[in-house]
Amino acid sequence: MADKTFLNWPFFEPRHRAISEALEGWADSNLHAIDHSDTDAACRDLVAKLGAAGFLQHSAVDPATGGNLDVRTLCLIRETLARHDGLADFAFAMQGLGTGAISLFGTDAQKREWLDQTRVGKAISAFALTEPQSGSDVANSTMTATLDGDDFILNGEKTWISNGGIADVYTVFARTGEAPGAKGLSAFVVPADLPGFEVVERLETIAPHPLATLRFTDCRIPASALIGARGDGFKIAMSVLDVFRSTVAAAALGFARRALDEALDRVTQREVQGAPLFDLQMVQGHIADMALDVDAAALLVYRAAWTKDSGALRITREAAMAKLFATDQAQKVIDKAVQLHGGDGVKSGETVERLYREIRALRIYEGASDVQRVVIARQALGNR
Ligand code: COS
Repeated sequence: MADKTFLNWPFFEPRHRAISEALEGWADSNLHAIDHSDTDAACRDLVAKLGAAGFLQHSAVDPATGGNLDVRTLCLIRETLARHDGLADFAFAMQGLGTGAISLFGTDAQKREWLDQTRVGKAISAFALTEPQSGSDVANSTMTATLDGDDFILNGEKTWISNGGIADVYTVFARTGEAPGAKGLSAFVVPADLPGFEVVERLETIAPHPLATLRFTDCRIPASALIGARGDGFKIAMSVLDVFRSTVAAAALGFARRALDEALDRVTQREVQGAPLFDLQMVQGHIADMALDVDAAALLVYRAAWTKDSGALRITREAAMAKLFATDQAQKVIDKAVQLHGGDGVKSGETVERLYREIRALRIYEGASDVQRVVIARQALGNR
């Protein structure tokens, strides 16, 4: 059973402990029954179940009452789901990322049209930012949205889009041309049944989840699909990523906690020369390093979430530090857990083998580790 003492840290309120406990019970009773053989079907099933159980309410703001996203809740939910099942974490996370721009910058009408559905699992959402020629370099995105009367016409490609192929609604970033670079992009809410929209390729990865390349050919959308102001697309994308990078860090923390737990089981149950592996001081050293990395990552994750929930306009530095440290250290923690499992650690179907595959992408998506270093360095310079 993973350590829960962190719930008593001062970042959390009683409502956070209540959600964490409720989700833990729900995950114990529901996640073992998810059939992972068909990833699309599993994701749809997970979104429906998380919606029915009420947990997706936390993935977006409530159109009826407004308010803010509670980033500590997002983080606790992702951490808990990731500890149980990476695909369940993915299904929850994408409902939030896919609608994050609407939650933070959408009109009341956009919120009512989409969030009422995504918050109960009746619609699936996706965040379409990356392009074939611009992953890290968002300012050089080339997809266009050209004004034509009261409509915009979308043309271009997006790739590595999570939930691509199963989403009902996409947040799409495209060049509207107010200025070159970062100041010439805008954000749009785009339904998947739009004429001219197609999924051109499904992408397979080492930890399967729905991923696709999308093409937009003369897709006509009304001007009411614009999220926020024209030309603000880059800032909108970065503001959404500030929140959701913190939650990627939380997912990595969940994977690392599970790996530490699995390693503790292994070294206390497995004997070498008549005594548990844990009796070897070298093994204790590995366990100590893993526990230290988990707590240090947790502090950075909860610091970022708490800072945003406390009213900070931007958590660029905090989110980048949390994501960089939590994902990189989780990779190390999981690698140690694999090592402590010996041959079983690389056997297909073992929990640590699955974690080893699942953690890798978190160091790349939503801003690769080196992008986070760039962000942290600029923030350090700017704060002098
Ligand atoms: N929140 C709000 N505004 C932000 C912001 C943030 N987190 N980050 C930058 N901005 C603003 C800046 O303040 C600047 O506006 P002003 O000129 O008015 O001050 C504008 O946006 C441009 O910022 P900057 O000059 O830093 O842009 P760059 O092109 O240099 O940004 C990085 C470079 C690498 C930081 C950025 O492109 C990035 O984060 N890339 C990774 C993208 C990513 O995560 N991709 C994965 C897609 S989702 S899987």
